[in-house]
Amino acid sequence: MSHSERTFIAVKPDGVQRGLTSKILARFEDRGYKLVGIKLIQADEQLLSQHYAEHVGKPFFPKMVSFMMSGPILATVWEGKDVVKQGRVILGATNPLSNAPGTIRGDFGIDLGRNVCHGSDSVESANREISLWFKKEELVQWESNQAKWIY
Ligand code: FUP
Repeated sequence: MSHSERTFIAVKPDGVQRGLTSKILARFEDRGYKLVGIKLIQADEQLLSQHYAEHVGKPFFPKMVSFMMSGPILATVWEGKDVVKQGRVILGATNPLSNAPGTIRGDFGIDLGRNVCHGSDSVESANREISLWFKKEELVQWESNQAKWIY
């Protein structure tokens, strides 16, 4: 398993407005994953239609897009072994009500449309989403001093 696998994790506008960003970043840092990209971004409809291409035309799409444009999003990229799958575990299931406490959505969410965060669901979608949200030069390659204690 590659230590350089990457995933895209975003704190949605509800998470930013509720002041949950540092708690969410901490869960990934505490687990041992390395932050390689981070920015606060006001998304537009074009970016969101590309990001959620699989949902374009579904009944919930317009409401979801207007929610995602309702405030800033904290976009992040994390690196480490199995980070895509483990990132989804850290977030919890899409519907907050399906989660026991201990996951981000199980701890901080109640409503499907206000589920606090996004995480890529496969290595392929991670690569697609990272290149959609970040320019190549916005991603930083760096050596973590902790790596030898994590791996
Ligand atoms: P996820 O992969 O966890 O982001 O979940 P999906 O791609 O299935 O859904 C994307 C987002 O659409 C979810 F975060 C919440 C929203 N959604 C709704 O608001 N209503 C629905 O019926 C399904 C999804």
